[in-house]
Amino acid sequence: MSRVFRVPVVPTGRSAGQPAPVGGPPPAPAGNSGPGIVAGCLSPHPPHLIYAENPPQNEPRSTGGWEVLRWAYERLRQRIREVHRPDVLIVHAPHWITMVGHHVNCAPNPRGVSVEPIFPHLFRYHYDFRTDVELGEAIVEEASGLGLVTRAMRDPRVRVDYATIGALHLVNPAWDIPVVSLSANNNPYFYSDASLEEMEVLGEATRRAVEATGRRAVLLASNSLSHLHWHEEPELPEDMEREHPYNNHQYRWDMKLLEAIRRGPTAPLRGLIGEHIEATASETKAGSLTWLLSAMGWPAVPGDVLGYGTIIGTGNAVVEWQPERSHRG
Ligand code: 2X7
Ligand code: FE2
Repeated sequence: MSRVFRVPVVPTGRSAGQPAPVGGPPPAPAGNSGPGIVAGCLSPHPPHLIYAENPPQNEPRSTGGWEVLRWAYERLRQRIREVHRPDVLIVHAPHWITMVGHHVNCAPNPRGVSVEPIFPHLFRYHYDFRTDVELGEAIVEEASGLGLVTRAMRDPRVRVDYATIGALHLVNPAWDIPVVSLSANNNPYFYSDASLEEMEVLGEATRRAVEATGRRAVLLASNSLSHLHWHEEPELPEDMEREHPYNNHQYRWDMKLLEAIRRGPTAPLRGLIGEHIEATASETKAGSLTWLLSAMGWPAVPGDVLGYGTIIGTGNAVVEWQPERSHRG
């Protein structure tokens, strides 16, 4: 990744020449009721999923579609409500693009209409939610301390992007859990030698902030997997006869990544995520998944793949990791 827009990463107590702080120490065990990062979820946001659900907040109406992915989200919602019971959802989303550094939404009550620019006929969503400002500010402070260019975004007029809204709605349509949302620094899309190193540091900063504020947090990486999609849409967008992987190459690579996730531990994913990005133009290039796994300390656990499906040809999986499992043995 280019260093044009960032200061050198100098973690607390280390000099610039020393290795980055990522990967360790492992996160404190969350236990069943204590604070910490209690789960991390790959939670893709294609607007089709919300369109298919017909929630009252979204203007367009559908006849359904993409059920297998939506059922996966249904199970994830149940776990979040009944098992994880977080104080806060922290989401990193690829369509809140910031050209300089990482921004954290610290507006206390974002309200407005989020519109998907390519699929406005599917997604015009009225949102109104609460931000955990104290935690947002703590992330800004920790990330800045680790050398990342980071800003608190406090302007309530800034429209919240559909990748943030999409993931948050799909895991918690009641919107009764406070939120912290993080932008995607756009560097990886401009520089072909993109590295995900900076996202590892942002993950570390997120974990430190969660621990410093004593929150019980669920993290959401709002990313699709393989990311080539059709240029033409069926007349009925939810016509499932037309839905299938973009090609077998994209599909096989998604399966390769998901098989490694299911096998666990997460450490081998560090390299594999990069290979998958090269092979499939994966949306994980925006760094959300690397941020998530780094925040959890690359736990030695398998991920639970709750479902996989394609959306207009792109690959999408709902996956949950419970980092505390690595401490249970
Ligand atoms: O943002 C998206 C996406 N990630 C995948 C598919 C279709 C639309 O939007
Ligand atoms: Fe996307």
